[in-house]
Amino acid sequence: MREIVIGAAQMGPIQKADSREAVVARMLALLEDAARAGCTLVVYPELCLTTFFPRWYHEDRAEADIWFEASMPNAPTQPLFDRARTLGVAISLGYAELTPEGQHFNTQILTDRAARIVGKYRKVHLPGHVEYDTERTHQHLEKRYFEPGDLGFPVWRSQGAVMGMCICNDRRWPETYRVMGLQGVELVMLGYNTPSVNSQHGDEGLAKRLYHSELTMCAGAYQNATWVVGVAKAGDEDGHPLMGGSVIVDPDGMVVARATSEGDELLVHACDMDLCNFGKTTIFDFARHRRIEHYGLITERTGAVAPAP
Ligand code: CDT
Repeated sequence: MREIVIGAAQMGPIQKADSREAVVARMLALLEDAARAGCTLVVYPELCLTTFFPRWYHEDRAEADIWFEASMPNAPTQPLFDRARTLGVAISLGYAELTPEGQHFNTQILTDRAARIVGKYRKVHLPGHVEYDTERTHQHLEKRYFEPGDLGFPVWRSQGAVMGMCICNDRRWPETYRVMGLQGVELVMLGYNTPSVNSQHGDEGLAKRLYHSELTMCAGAYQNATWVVGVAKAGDEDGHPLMGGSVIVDPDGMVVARATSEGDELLVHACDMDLCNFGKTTIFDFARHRRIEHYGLITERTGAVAPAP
């Protein structure tokens, strides 16, 4: 048995006016609860230090730099790193990263139990659009404010397990999990900010949106025999609703813990990494069963091309 007690720290809404310090105080409260429950790893959502700012249009992109962190840890987040080190709890959190070279990424990091950053991931699949879109009920300007991630989908060994990360929209793409699966991943951590309403299909409904979110995470877990921890930032942010639905999914693709609120809420599960072994050595033993001679299109072609009618 290789058990890691993991806390999925769903967060409720963050308003535009909320300070980083106020948000970190909430993250600290979740961390304390997690430590009391025996967790040695806590996963926070995507862009968890601020409101989901890509919904707000800035004509001048540089104005959006107020939502970015130029270093990590920085002054507002240092108390979280300090307390995590004292408690011996590793953390994974998402934030908007501004590099010294002036690049902008939607980033998630992983620390070890001594609060040292051991892993960094930059979001690859950026959803949304670049320019203000009058056809949508609300904006989703990730393509305006971020560059696509340049680090691929790496994995790291930590706490005796092979861990990887992805962010929000990445969870909907099978390639995300498979690239990590091919590196033996046993735990995929991801955060998300998913609007409760489809800006281009208002009738879709919350139930279907929650289903699609869970469907993709369960499929990714099962097809790669890995744990998946998906953590929402949820609730009403300045009149814009984000859905909850945080889950911990086991390597059989079964949900073992699910959030019931749209607020700050901690899910805890003792995740045995050895549960990955069965799938990885039987139906999803990639070395025995994959037929890569038939997969060329996956990397050769981006968009679908149907045969001529
Ligand atoms: N943050 C994020 O990636 N959200 C997307 C919604 C995209 S709608 C244009 C998601 O896949 O949940």
